[in-house]
Amino acid sequence: MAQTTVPQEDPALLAAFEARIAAGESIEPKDWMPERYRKQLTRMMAQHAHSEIVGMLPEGNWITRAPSLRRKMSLIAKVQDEAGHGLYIYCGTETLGVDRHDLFNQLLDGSAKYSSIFNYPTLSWADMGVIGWFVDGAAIVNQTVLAKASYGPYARAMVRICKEENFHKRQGFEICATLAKGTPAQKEMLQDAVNRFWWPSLMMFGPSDKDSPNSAELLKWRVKRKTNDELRQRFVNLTVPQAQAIGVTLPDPDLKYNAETKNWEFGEIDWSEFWEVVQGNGPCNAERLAARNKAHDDGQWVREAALAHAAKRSAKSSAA
Ligand code: BYC
Repeated sequence: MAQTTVPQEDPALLAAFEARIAAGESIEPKDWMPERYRKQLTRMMAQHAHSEIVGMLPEGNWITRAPSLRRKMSLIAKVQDEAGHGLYIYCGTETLGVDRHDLFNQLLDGSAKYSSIFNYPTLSWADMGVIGWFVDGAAIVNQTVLAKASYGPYARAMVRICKEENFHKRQGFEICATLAKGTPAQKEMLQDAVNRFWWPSLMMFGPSDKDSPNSAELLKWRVKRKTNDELRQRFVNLTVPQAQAIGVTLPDPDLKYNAETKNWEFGEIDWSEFWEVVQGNGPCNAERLAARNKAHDDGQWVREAALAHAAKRSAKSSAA
């Protein structure tokens, strides 16, 4: 895609760009933008797209073992939606002038980041409920705000994606609510899934504000509209009453309501665990990467067939 060749360091251009952002205007692909803005968006959107694609793996693992046809159908639909979100956001990155194949390669060779949450194993059916409830719930909190991001293609992608994430969250919460009313073994399975996914879900929002190197720039340019800690707190405030409603215990002895701030205060996150997972040393990082590479290799013949078919069609139409 054509990119502007105007030098980015031109202070007048930068001032005009920042004035547009301050006025709440949307920045579109052909508009001038500072190279740092383009880089930051490419980084964040690519990580987001990768997260959607890798995010299919922990749940895909349970499709064949869903406990009923209804559950199987909704899980297949959810996983398929995630593939769609990934492709949609990769398209968004291409409006910034990158080639999605370069991004795929970075995911496959392990040099790209994707959300830490997908490096945890899914050990029981209850994990499918808890992922929908917590992980999609966290994604909605994060992405509802990103739907007001200054970059038009990303913001618009978020509007559509959030609508689908809402279905995902509801189906997850419904699984949890059903298990919570079930046999003692089902309740125990649910509580175990909640115990394992609660803290990693809080980590999805990224490092605390004081340790977040990208936040200042992203907030200045209104890509992010809220900080990591603000969104994390919002997620906790929304989720605690939901846990109370279905009678599960969140695994945090320090969780308490502060009537003055109207926030549910929570305990210290284990940041060493977070950074270990982000750096590739989580429980399933190697497994996820291997599964993604295998899927890519197994799909080689499909890509070749599609290209051969396209070449044949274009030869036919130019001969006509
Ligand atoms: N996991 O300066 P910071 C989904 C990295 S998918 C891994 O605060 P930023 C869903 C960060 O990239 C969920 N890495 O970064 C899919 C940065 O590294 P680099 C994904 C993380 O960008 C299927 C470094 O740590 N959602 O919703 O200001 C099923 C410093 O962090 C994580 C998105 O991607 C993490 N959790 O803020 C269900 C949404 N956190 O690049 C659901 C879009 C941080 O400097 N992204 N890092 O080497 C965002 O909103 C922001 O990028 C983040 C991080 C809040 C994630």
